[in-house]
Amino acid sequence: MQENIATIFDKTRAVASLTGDKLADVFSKETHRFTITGLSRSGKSMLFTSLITMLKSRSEEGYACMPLLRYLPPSQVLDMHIAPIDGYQPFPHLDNLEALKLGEWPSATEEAYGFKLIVRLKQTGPLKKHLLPHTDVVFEFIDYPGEWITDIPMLNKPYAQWSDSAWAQLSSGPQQYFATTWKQFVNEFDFEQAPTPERITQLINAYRDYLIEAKANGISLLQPGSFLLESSDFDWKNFGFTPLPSSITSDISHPWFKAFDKHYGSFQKAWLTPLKQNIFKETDKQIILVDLFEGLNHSRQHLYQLKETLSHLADTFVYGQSSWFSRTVLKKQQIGRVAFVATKADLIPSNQRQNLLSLLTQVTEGARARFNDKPIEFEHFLVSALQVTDEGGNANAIRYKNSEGQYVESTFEALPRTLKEMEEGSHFPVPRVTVPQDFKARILAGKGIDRLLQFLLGKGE
Ligand SMILES: Nc1nc2c(ncn2[C@@H]2O[C@H](COP(=O)(O)OP(=O)(O)OP(=O)(O)O)[C@@H](O)[C@H]2O)c(=O)[nH]1
Ligand SMILES: [Mg+2]
Repeated sequence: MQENIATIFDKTRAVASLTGDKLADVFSKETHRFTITGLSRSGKSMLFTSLITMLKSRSEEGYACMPLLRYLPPSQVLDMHIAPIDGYQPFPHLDNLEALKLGEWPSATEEAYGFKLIVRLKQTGPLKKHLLPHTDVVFEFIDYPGEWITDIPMLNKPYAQWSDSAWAQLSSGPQQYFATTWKQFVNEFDFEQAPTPERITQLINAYRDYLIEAKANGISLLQPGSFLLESSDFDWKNFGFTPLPSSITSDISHPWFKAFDKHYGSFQKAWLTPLKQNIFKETDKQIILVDLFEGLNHSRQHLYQLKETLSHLADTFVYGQSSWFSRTVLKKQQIGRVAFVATKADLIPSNQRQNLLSLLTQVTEGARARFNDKPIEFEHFLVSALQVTDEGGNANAIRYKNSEGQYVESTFEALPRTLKEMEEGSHFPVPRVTVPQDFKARILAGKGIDRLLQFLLGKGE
């Protein structure tokens, strides 16, 4: 009680010197910033699209979706609107809905988008009501191409170290089968000749061909991911680099080492540093999206690799940095929250959900180990941003429209509960689903997003 009085007193003093908007800031704004960590195709943009659609419909149409989101009861919501975040392109929510209307998925993201959801709540507490009629709850989200995130760990490595690890990495695991042409190209390449722009371009193109092919075959550990994007703000055509054999990276006087070391330096400075500051900034709420189906579709090794990638990505997590902690956590007495989310959960029958959850828990092990000793709360979730499939004729089946537009039924074998349980050489084909006409109703009926949001807002059970 004492604390409350002290806080009120502080605020009253602060208000005495403020007016207008600033007054509203002191009393009535609660900002939640979310960081979404997700590889390319993991379902970020679709999740945002559904989230906006659900929250809008909840407030504008009074639709009772998201029953578990007790934090924002529709009876208390006065208004909800979306606003851009300064310095970011607005999220193309309407374009995405247009695509869905045409039976297509939103297109892959190629630049950063930011948006705020501002929810205006009626004030219920007697004291607050007297001072101000409403509270704004602001949610900030940033969407970006998944290819960007894989590069953040490169910030902490000098060129030679990155090159050696990338070289070792592409020579192992399932990716080695796609790296043969690249390695052969390097073997035949004459590094005695000077690194002219033309010769650098040849090397970059050959390496990029490897990245593109490996990506198309479900490989997640690909660096630099940003070289995969044709239109990139980093000019990889002129300032690109590739990994080089250790015979070259071990000789710091080698002209090719010097050239790539320099390009790598400008990649870190001009591209990665601002990227980390603008897109992957500090936050106390993180959603880590994981698509397990790509791995299940390919092989057990792909899932192991996904696990490794997520654990590398933990470098982008900024839990417990002193400034952030003293500012946000200690002051507000809050703890950070991390939600690990397996997306596209509608691609399996509901009797397999438990197995999918167990697989997700194993795949996040390495990432979680990073905050073992920190005051972080985490939970695992299964989410469908758009529940495309329906229950089938029996518990092991689902129905959906396939790419030819026919309504078909698929029966599933049990999913492995652990990576070890997945047999060598086996794979689980993923149904090729299309977007149905009634997509909006399906978004609104979506499962899991309410529980996810409730947890992140810190009001979970
Ligand atoms: N069945 C099903 N498929 C989904 C769902 N969400 C996404 N997908 C599929 O996954 C693909 C990728 O989803 P996006 O949301 O575009 O993924 P992203 O993380 O934004 O990808 P990038 O923009 O490339 O980084 C979509 O094109 C769909 O095919 C879902 O809830 N259910
Ligand atoms: Mg996207």
